Amino acid sequence: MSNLDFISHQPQSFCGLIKHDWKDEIPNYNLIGVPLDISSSYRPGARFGPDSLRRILQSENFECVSEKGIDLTRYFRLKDWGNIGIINTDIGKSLRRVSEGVTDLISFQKPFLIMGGDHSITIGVGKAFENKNIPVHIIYIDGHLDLYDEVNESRLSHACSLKRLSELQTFDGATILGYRDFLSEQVEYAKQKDMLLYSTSYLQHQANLFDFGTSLIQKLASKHQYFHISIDLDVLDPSFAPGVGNPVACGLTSRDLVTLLLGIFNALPPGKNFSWDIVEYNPLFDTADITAFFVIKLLIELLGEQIKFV
Ligand SMILES: [Mn+2]
Repeated sequence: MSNLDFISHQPQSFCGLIKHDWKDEIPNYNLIGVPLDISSSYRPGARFGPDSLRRILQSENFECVSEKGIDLTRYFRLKDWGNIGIINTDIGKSLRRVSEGVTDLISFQKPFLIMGGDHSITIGVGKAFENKNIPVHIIYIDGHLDLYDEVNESRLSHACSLKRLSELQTFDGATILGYRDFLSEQVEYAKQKDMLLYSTSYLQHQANLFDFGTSLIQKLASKHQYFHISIDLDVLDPSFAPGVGNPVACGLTSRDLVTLLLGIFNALPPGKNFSWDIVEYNPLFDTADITAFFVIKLLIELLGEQIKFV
């Protein structure tokens, strides 16, 4: 042993899930970053989200074991594809690149996670499903409804995401969870489109959010071929997630959201196709990395519930 051995441990890669000794093994889980925040309406900075999360994931602060005792390193061969090359002057071209990248990820037929970026990136994700002609049901978890037709003369604003998704050929309905900042005509539009709506306060009054998530998916699973779960961190109360672009007070607690999502993933049957995104993480406003530590906890717990898919 030399003195240099005490300087640092081998840096972990994505909490130990990315291994460098796979040899010929094929990844069973894919990850991509989208550093896009051109259309953020209030506090830009989500473009720094993916790399900021990667940096914190390389710390030695976390064991890669879920609370149920699942050691993720035994199950996952995660491939991080890096970031999609964004053109920061052109939202349309940037979203085309997102949809092209995600179209490739869908082809692998393995689960994948997209790290935003602001919520406009989900428009590109939806376009990828349209490219592949795959009907997709969107589970939209957000403090907002994102059903504006246009914001600041842009139809590709992050506040228009669900509206654009609802116009795709392959839109197979949406379930909205956790909204509390909205216009009444947006609720009307959602109802016209047969979207299922569960407000923040409705969720907060559930006795058991795990059971709620489970029974929700049990009702939906047989009706839909593919699920995309889009998680906007502003569904959380700002005290649990200060690092977001458009905070809304009186949101879910971090434990509420983890429990709800555990119920959702618990009920998704093995073999069911799904993908997910985590958006609006903005490190520029993230006091003491509170939001980043939540995202990492969310990843560890939810991947622990996803070993049946890999
Ligand atoms: Mn939002």
